[in-house]
Amino acid sequence: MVVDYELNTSHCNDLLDKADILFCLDFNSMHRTKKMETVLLGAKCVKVLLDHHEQPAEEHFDYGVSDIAKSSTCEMVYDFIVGSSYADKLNLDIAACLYTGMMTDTGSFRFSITSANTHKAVAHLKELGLEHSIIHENMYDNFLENRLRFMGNALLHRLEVLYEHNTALMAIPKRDLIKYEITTGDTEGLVNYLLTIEGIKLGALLIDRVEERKWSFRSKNDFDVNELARNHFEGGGHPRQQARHVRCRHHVFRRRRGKDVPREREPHRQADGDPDRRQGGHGPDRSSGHLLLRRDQRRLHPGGSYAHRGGRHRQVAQTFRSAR
Ligand SMILES: [Mn+2]
Repeated sequence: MVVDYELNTSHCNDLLDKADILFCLDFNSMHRTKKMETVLLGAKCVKVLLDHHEQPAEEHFDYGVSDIAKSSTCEMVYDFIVGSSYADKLNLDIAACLYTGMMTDTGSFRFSITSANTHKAVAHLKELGLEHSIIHENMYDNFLENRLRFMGNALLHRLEVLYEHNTALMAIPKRDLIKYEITTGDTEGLVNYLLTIEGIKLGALLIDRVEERKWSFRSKNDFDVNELARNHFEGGGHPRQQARHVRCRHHVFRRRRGKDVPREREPHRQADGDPDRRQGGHGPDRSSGHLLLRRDQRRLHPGGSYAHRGGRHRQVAQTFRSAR
């Protein structure tokens, strides 16, 4: 069961109050939870961390495993269950959730961090009856038409390639999110397109959301986006996967707005610089909690056309508008 803290705050506080054990997954410091930070820090229950990001705030947790060599937190949850005396409790539902997290965090098992242990875990889940192709279909062949059109527009009009710096930039203005009725999950994967350009080693995506401007970085080879993010932004990401999501407080960038949000322009076609053909790992960072929420949203709008789409999208668009 997924309960959204922002939508059901008092219910969530109630659940936290009654909890004996709290597992904190795929984040390692309470401030990452924003509005939940205070209540989590104050919670009386036993707090257990399972996470694979750098620099855990160990003082926030009673027990934990923090391992940056792990490809996904779901793999760590799998290890935890199997390592406990409850391996027999693994069922198909759990297997599907764990597989989803492992598959998405490893870029469908292509990143170098994917290990033999990852594949052994998947083999075990297959033995339990996991139907992996259905999960891939639900993940990647299940979007609304608008998302594809939004991406097309972004690639045509919001992309800027700086070949001399082996860098591709994309800045999505708020008006695009409104026009195409884009919700948070719809922009997943967009940053990966930037690294598919020959010679590009750093991809940076800036999205102008209501509550913040979110930067996502991806890099190939030896460029350390963690260092970039740590030195210049306030972020958290996956070290070995070279993926970094950075959240910036709005005021930090307001003064640079004119530069951050480029006007519509034709894409650059001229290629110069130093093309580097080496390929490396990059890819989406999706937490399984996020996925569950998205599936839930999808159920609210079962494949309808624009005219039939539910109120939530309009509500989202409304929020964007009133925040301007
Ligand atoms: Mn992760």
